[in-house]
Amino acid sequence: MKKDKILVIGACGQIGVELTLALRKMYGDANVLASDLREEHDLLKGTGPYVSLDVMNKEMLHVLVIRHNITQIYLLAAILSATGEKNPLLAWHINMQSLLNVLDIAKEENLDKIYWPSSIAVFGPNSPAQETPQHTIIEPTTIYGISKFAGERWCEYYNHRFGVDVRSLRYPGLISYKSAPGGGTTDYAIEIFHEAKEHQKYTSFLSENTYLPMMYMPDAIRATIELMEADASKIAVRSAYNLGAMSFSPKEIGAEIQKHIPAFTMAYEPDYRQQIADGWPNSIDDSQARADWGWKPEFDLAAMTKDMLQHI
Ligand code: NAD
Ligand code: AKB
Repeated sequence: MKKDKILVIGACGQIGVELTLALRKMYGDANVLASDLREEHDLLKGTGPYVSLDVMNKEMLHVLVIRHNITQIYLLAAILSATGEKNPLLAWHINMQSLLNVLDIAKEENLDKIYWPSSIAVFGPNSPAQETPQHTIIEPTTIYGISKFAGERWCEYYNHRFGVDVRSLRYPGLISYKSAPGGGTTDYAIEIFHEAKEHQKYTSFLSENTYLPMMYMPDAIRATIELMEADASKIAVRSAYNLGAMSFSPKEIGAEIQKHIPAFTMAYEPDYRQQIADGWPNSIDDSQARADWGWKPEFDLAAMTKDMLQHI
């Protein structure tokens, strides 16, 4: 039987650090090769192999995959929504070419499985905002959302046309404390905890009643691993699954934090990210993920807030 050998690309990012550590626990430290453009993250140091890699260099990536007998790739390198709006052509180039490089190598080398995350950013102002369904109008207006939607189509294409076992989730905004977020619109829901602890006040760059779908990182890591461990016959969606856990506004998370830090106050100064958030869903219908491979979130707003404040 072939042994699993996993390559994580973008391992030093918000998701990559935690996912790499979780995969190392499951598959053995030596069998999970972490890679990134950046220097190795402190939390990864000493936990397993690390290489410096630019995913845009297809030849280097191909050589790495062959040399290390890689059987699975988790591709996490990307430019997120807020950063993407500052340089749309760069965001498109990186988000698309990284995925095409990985999908094509997966096809050529007959790799076992590929993971690539999509986002709630695929939806746009014409999608139903409440409990946004799996299949609905998808007309993203940010370059990040456009690249994620195109990426979903490429994933499905490589699966249907070439049999590549690629799997994907439309993550909501992810909240975590171990590794810093990388330039998203939902990052306010992380900043707020740091500011609450340090200064007992926070000025939100989204308006008080902007509801967005969110998820605590332990749920996101578990969802990713459960999707990847599921029998291929259960994965009916080969573009990307809707994935939900909670939905709240800046006002609501502020009120939840106040239960633990009574002196905490909030102000609101919406900036360019407000327009991005206004085009995204308020909440997500993830019934297909629940039905197909048994998805069930564990953390709600109260449990996530308590845990974040304990760990920050
Ligand atoms: P991040 O920005 O924190 O991490 C991305 C990592 O990729 C960084 O460490 C960066 O150095 C690396 N990287 C960038 N360009 C690279 C290149 N050319 N070669 C190699 N590495 C490169 O992002 P994240 O939040 O961890 O997101 C990971 C994935 O999950 C992305 O596809 C993102 O779109 C998706 N996603 C994230 C969220 C979230 O809330 N964090 C939500 C939805 C989807
Ligand atoms: C972002 O805000 O860009 C990400 C996402 C929801 O994809 N957190």
